[in-house]
Amino acid sequence: NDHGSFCLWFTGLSGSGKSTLANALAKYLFEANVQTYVLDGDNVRHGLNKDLGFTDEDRKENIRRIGEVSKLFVDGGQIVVTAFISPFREDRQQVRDILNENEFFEIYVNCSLDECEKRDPKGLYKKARNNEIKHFTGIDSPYEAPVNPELVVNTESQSIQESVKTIVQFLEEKGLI
Ligand code: GGZ
Repeated sequence: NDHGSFCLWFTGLSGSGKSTLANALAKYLFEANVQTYVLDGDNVRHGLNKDLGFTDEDRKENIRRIGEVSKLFVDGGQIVVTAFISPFREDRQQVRDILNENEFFEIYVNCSLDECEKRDPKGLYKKARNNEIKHFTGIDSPYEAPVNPELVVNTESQSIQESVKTIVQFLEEKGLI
């Protein structure tokens, strides 16, 4: 366990594979004796942030709190992997600013809206198209793709395992693990 602490910040559309990828990466690293902690909607939006919805303001507050929690983890010596849409550049920059330069790595989980909508694992895109859900990212709420992310993985053309490999290689090259 001879490595530093940092935050891998995944950003991408709903259905792009952020949570799946974060959990697959955590499993891979665990088997290599590298401890990580995954923050995603399942453990944050149902607890700490259950008072928040999906308006611009609520998403902003969602990301602010997750950024602060990530900082606590990093200060506690952990590797934290976050999997939130985090659609606004400004909000991701705010998280970058509260962590040190070598502690925040933005990873763009790139998958086209078309493909995400085809996958539609929870039927949410369909509901958004039918106006049953408002403010859905990519439909009637914006997604601002990263301009200068530390890494891009393409989950449309690559399997989850290939994306895990890409990230592990990046971490090794940076001397992070
Ligand atoms: C986007 C929504 C919405 C709306 C519910 N817009 O694919 P999922 O289901 O499992 O992941 C999505 C999750 C997004 O929460 P985040 O905390 O990552 O969003 S943000 O960073 O923008 O605050 C989706 C579900 O919640 N979901 N309603 N309107 N995604």
